[in-house]
Formats: sequence, C-alpha cells, structure tokens
Amino acid sequence: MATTNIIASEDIFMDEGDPDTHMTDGDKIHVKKRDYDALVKFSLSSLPSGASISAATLYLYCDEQRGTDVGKVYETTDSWSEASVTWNTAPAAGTYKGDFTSGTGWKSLSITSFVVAQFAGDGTASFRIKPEGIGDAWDGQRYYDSEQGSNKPYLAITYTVPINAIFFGCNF
Ligand SMILES: [Ca+2]
Ligand SMILES: [Ca+2]
Repeated sequence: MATTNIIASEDIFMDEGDPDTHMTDGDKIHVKKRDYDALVKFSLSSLPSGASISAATLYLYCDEQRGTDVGKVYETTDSWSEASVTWNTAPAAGTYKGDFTSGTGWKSLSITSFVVAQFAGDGTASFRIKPEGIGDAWDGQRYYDSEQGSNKPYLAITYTVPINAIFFGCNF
C-alpha cells in the first residue's frame, strides 16, 4: 500500500458575466452564484503503471466562504488550458460527484471511481466546480489555486502495485 499526493497541473475560474474573457491565472479560484465556476486538472502520469487505486480524494483549500453556498464537484473533460479558457470555451460539467462542506479550511470529496477510470483511460482527471445556486448574489467559496505558495489543490491517492506487475516490469 502506497499513498501519494498529486498537485493540480492546471486550475482557473471562468466568469459567466464576462464569458469571452480569460480570468487571470494565479488568482485564487472562485465558485460564486454570480457568476463563477472553477476548473481543476490532475495528471495521473506519476502513478506507476499497473497501480491499483483503492482510494482517491480531491482536496481544495477554501479561504473565503460567502453565504452558505458550497462548491458542487462535477467530472469534466481535459481539453482546456488555464492559460486561455473562458466561460464560453470551458468544457461542460459532466457527472455530479458531490458537494464540499460549508466553511473555510480544507474541503475534501471522495472521487475514487472517476480517478480509477481516468487512470485506466486518458491519464488525466478534470473537475468543474460550480456554485450551489444561480442568481443575483455573490454566495460561494474561494479556493487556493496551484500558483499560490501553499494550500494547493491536490488528489490524495492510495494504491497498490501487484507483485507480478513489479516482476514483469523488470528486465531479468
Ligand atoms: Ca492556475
Ligand atoms: Ca480525462
């Protein structure tokens, strides 16, 4: 059994009210009822091939809670870049994974089955995080992104590498 923390490779937020403008990367990432969604991407390439993932948990650090709205986490696709994505070019939210809790501090959500599928598939896992509601309010959460000096978004992964995979990986 091994554990590893994988820091986000890309993270950014988009503004529905300014849908063709790219938000400044390196700012903290927001989900706000009016009008922000966030994207976070992780490369799974540092995991050994043949690894069997038994648990994967998404962590983001919330430093601002407005109102009671929390971030709702959805699977999404990987064809976006923190250097250029806008609201209008961002991938749509896919399957809903669950909610973060309200309040500041580390937020976490178990996303094991999605990470297992992405590791077996294209090797990259992306999430779109949306506010709980829509409407004329700034309610929501703000998180550190990976350009910040600390508290970066990460995946905590627990895995095993089968003995036969280790042996067959060697050149005897
Ligand atoms: Ca970023
Ligand atoms: Ca993917």
